[in-house]
Amino acid sequence: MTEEEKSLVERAKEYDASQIQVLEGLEAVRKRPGMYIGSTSSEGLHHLVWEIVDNSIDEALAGFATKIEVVVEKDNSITVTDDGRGIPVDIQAKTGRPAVETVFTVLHAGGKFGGGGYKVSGGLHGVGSSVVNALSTTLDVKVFKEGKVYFQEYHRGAVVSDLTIIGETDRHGTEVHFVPDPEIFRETTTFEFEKLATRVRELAFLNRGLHISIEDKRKEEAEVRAFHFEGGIKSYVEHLNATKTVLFPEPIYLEGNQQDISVEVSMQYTDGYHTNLLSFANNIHTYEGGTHESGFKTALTRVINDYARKQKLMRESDENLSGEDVREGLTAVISIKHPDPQFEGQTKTKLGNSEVRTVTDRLFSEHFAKFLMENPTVGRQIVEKGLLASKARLAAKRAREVTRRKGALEISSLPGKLADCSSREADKCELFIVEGDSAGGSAKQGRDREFQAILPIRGKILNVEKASMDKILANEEIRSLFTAMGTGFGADFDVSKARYHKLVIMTDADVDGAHIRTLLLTLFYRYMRPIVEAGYVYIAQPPLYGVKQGKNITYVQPGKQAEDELKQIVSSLPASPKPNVQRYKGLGEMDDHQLWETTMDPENRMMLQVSVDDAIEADQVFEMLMGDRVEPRRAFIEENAHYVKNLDI
Ligand code: TTJ
Repeated sequence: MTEEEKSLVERAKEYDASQIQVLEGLEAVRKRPGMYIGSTSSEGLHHLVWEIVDNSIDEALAGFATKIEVVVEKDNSITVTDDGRGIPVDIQAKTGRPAVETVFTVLHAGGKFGGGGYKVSGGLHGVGSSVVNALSTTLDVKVFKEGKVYFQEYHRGAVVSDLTIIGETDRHGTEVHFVPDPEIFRETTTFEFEKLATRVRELAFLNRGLHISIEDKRKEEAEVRAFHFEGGIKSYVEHLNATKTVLFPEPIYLEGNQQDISVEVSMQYTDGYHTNLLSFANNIHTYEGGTHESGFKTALTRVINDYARKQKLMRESDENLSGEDVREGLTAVISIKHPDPQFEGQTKTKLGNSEVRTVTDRLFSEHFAKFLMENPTVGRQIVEKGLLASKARLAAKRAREVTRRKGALEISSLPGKLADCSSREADKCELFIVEGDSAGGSAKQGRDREFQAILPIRGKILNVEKASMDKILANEEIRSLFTAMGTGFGADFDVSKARYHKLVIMTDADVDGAHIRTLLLTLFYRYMRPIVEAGYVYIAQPPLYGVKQGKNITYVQPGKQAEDELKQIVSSLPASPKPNVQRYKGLGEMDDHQLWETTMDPENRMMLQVSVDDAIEADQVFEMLMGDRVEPRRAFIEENAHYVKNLDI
């Protein structure tokens, strides 16, 4: 019997049966929402937005939508609009219902009407629009299609009214509005604009040419951010490298298609030592990597080694450059789209499809080999960078072995210059890093030896921003610092082993002192980051002036009001004997007693605590302060120094 031959009664029965199934299906979603959206916390709430937006992205990837708008309405509900073909509204033979109704009421019905192409909505989170519907007090959809506006509304997943034509239009597309159900999202139903905006921008990078915007209507004055990157992931790489010095001006970009898999890679080298490799599959950030990433890595290493040997940029006796060597200073974004991606791993963010490895390797290596042939200067630079990294890696390995043999970073052999304290209670202990031997001497004399240790350092330490691992490990001043701290180095770093919970930088109040301070901060940030994050790092504040009258001295701390304070002190003193004002330029101008009284005594001193609020921002801070580029540095210094916050201790 065909559909047409079925009696009306039979059809009605089937329909009732299917409706019962629908309600049972969506009831299951409401009973165990975590099963479908991961959690009912803020994470799960934001998930609803991406579940809907992904459908519009699919329509854009299919080539029909060019513009997507996401709006956070005044009441914390969400509206998503696109200018695609509109969800089909025709009656399906199988259900006897409009297709759009099925999309929102039947579990896993999303993406059925597409036919071919990649569906990001079927990826990692693709549980379907019906799940969003089930978890919303109200969801309404408008379809703009063939001159008409179609409308339907649902409450907690149940149909409120049949699909109706409510007007005429010359638009085409889909608009979905939903109100998350507070009975489900008990923790919060408040959307975070920054969180939404970050992902929206990422989607714009990942889908070249797409116009996507996000608007917050909750504020007095609505905030709109619109994103559109003609360069796609190439723009992404440019964005990631914005504050860095790059080896060649334009990121390499390639795009290819094979076996229904689309592959895009963009990459650019910086003159730094860090690798920044981001990979995506169907717009999902694959934090755990996978076959696309490994295909790219293998190809990169092989192509560079082949090129270096063919161009005789390496000696025949040289070992091949390792993967790590060729990735030093690399910023790369890999984005693949696959009709049936398999996600594996602990957090389901590792791409498993094995054919992707071969396809990525082939497409990337062909393009990259050609690039190297056409850009021999860049090719030579890349190989030289790899060779340096390789040398540094081998030297660091040797240095580590020597260190391990000698036990040089063990507490058993503390550096000779260190004047240690007697207490072993790390949370009470302080290590003062003091510029110059003479100030070091005063500090040793003046300190409270119970809990204060002194490590004098001489002149300017190495700039770790510009040095490789082996150079850093070979530097005497740096080694003694790590040894004194007791935390180990690099991969072995362990903040819980810190022998002091206050690490105080004490330098002169002049330009050289400021430079040494920045060098030390860079070192701590790059190689002892956990102690910065733990709030262990401080900057001592020696006084700027001393006003002496007879045997009494009053000190003026550095700061904006220092000059005013000085005038006030002088005018408040009796005229004779004549007060004598001294400006301290260096720590060496104070004797041990003065140094203790003004700068080291916990009762009187002022110290600045160094905080790293935002690791990424701080990375750029150091890059700017320490990198080669003068312009961003000047601009930055002029604008702020807020990574250091004032604290009375
Ligand atoms: C599928 O193939 C036939 C023509 O319409 C295609 C389609 O479904 N397009 C589509 C769906 N565009 N936009 C959507 C969509 C948009 C939102 C905001 C929410 C949902 C669930 C789908």
